[in-house]
Amino acid sequence: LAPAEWRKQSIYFLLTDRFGRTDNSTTATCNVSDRVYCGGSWQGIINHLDYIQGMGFTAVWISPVTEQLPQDTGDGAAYHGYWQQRIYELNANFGTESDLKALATALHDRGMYLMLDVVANHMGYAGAGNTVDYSVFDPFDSSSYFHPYCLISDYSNQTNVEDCWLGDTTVSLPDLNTTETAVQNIWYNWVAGLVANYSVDGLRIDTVKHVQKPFWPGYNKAAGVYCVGEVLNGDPSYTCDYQNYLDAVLNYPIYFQLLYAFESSSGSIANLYNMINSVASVCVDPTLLGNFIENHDNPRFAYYTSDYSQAKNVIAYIFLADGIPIVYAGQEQHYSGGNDPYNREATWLSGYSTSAELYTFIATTNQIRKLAISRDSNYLTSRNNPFYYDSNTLAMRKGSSGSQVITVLSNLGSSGSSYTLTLSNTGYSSGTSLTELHTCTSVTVDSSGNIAVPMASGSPRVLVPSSWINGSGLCSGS
Ligand code: ABC
Ligand code: CA
Repeated sequence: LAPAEWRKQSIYFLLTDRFGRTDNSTTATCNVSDRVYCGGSWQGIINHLDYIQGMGFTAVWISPVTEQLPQDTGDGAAYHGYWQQRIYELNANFGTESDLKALATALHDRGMYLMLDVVANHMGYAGAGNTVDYSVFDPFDSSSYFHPYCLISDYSNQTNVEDCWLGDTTVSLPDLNTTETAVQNIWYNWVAGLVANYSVDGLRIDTVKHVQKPFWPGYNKAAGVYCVGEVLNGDPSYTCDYQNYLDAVLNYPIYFQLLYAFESSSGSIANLYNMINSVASVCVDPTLLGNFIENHDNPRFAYYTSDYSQAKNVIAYIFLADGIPIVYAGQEQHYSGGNDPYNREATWLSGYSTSAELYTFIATTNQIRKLAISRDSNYLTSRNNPFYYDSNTLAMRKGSSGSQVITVLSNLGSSGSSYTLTLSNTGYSSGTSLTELHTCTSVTVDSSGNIAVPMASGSPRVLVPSSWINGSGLCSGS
């Protein structure tokens, strides 16, 4: 699937080992601190696609599928999939080739898409870097395919970041020499084959900043589908540059400022406001970036704050700003695990509750986004405009002039008071009727072009033209 088609999708990200089991158990133990396989599988994902689709997601990004180092190491087992050894074989813990193909088919039958997580930077080895037996790798079975061993020691030195190895002395991540034509040809052929064989619609690419930039255009082209790269850095000038080499990157610059702005009522909205403008001016196309507030590498949002209103505000942001929304499995259940491995709780232990507060909030927010997409053909490519902020509030509007979605966010939390926020520069002409979709109240644009938005309990507000309600399924507009 091409980048332009991915713009309208919303993505549910899961670790295959932690989402669903073939036996449908909701009680099977999964002690995250053990860092071992918990029994999730590709068939288990198929079993729970209603749960994912019930929130309105149209795509599923699953963790890497290749065969991993088999040991249980001092750093745990390779249940996450980032320690590959044999790239032409599948990880049998998750099922068979036919199971993975069945997942792609099951998704496609629902009009949904499959995104695979792939790693080109490294392999994985149970042992220190100077003890690696290269013959365990297929096909990279000799040291000549790799950079000489050195652990990354200086993240401010790009050569060190690209040529030295991730991992530690317990599990090494032998670093492929991605400047070698032999390595490039293997990866380009491999990724083309993977996409074709498993009917893959998009890729999430791991450790992009650890690979020389010129490697990526050929890889993206060989894949032939939308590629979103992981560049774990909060500086937009560093991270956005990779969009000159790949279709997109994960929106880490926004991630950090969104977290800092909404984790407490004293967070800086100004810094988020400035970052929205920086990313918009520095990235080639902010509408193709992957927006998120949680993943398997960082503490969950609820680890920082247990407040539901703050959680809803960050969700509203990732769905209604520029970019493609990504929710990490368990976020909808308000899971609160901290750093790796505690942020990798099994989703099945929630019982897959579809009445959970954030589950239904995500479903509604996805519905709002789909409404805007259907009513405004320029919605997805238009640029989000943050037009107002104060110390606790951010207002932004996105879409064609005259039919923009206005999103008002607050970091006050559930104990926030009720008040009326007067917004000017809304882009709407006087007399227009707008409907706030969470309260189903309507407001009329006054003679100066202002609107009075009823705020309460730190909840986000989303306003659209009242003329959109009929047939929307929102606010009794069946
Ligand atoms: C394992 C254990 C852990 C243990 C660790 C030592 O070993 O599970 O408990 O603590 C995989 C597994 C992990 C595993 C690692 C290492 O491999 O999932 O469980 O940890 O063996 C990707 C994936 C990630 C994956 C890998 C490796 C890469 O999403 O799941 O991990 O295939 C770096 C990489 C990034 C990587 C991330 C985990 O580490 O760049 O690709 N993620 C700074 C650096 C970043 C760095 C980050 C975290 O620290 O700049 O490059 O990410 O170490 C901002 C700055 C940022 C800064 C942050 C902290 O602050 O702008 O630059 O990031 O303000
Ligand atoms: Ca590298």
